[in-house]
Amino acid sequence: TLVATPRRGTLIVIEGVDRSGKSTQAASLVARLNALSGAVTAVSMRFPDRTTQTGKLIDAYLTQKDGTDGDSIDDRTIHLLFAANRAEAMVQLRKTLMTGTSVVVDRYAFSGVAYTHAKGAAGLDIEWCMAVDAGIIRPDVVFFLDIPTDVAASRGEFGQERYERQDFQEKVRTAFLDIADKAYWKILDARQSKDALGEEMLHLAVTEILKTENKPLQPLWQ
Ligand code: NYM
Ligand code: MG
Repeated sequence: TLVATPRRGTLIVIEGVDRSGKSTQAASLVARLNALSGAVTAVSMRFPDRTTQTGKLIDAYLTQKDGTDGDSIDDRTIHLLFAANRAEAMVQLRKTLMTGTSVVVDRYAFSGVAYTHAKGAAGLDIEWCMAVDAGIIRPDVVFFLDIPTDVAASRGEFGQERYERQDFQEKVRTAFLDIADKAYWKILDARQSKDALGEEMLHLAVTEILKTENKPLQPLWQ
């Protein structure tokens, strides 16, 4: 007898500058997807995952808020650590997707490229930044929560961590838009209300989940 192979889950990535609403929307999207009648299950994931060995090094680096860039961990090394923090999660991510569960990810390799490249230092060109993440699982869709950086900077808690300066965030936003791949990026207006944005994302996510059937997983940037 034939046993139906469950179709795989959909990999949904949420990207944006700091305080664009990613974490709130990621949690809301997972809840909304699981609340749908029908067979959708979704779980969340986030990068950096600060709980692992690489994540602890990354957390220490990020929470140095005095951090005049360049101290403690060198720029290429921290970039490689962020990439390692994703690479070590791929076995679990693939397994989850292949059992039919969709995964909503708060930041991915696009943050890796945008934040490192925004430093503007020699040796941090886009190609080098992308190369170290090439081959990880390509998202089916990326939701870019676009927001003017002055609006983001005025939101609560901004400024607590390294990188949270408006001039730097402006460079990050530009780098994101430079690497945005029209084939699978959706650029969304993150100034709208939480609920309106959540509804828009749910609608787009469901459309994407329905399209995922029988599509094999693809490697990113290869
Ligand atoms: N960040 C995040 C990077 O610089 N490179 C990466 O690869 C990733 C995934 O970490 N300011 C930066 C962006 C954020 C910071 O993320 C921590 P979050 O989602 O704000 O906790
Ligand atoms: Mg942040």
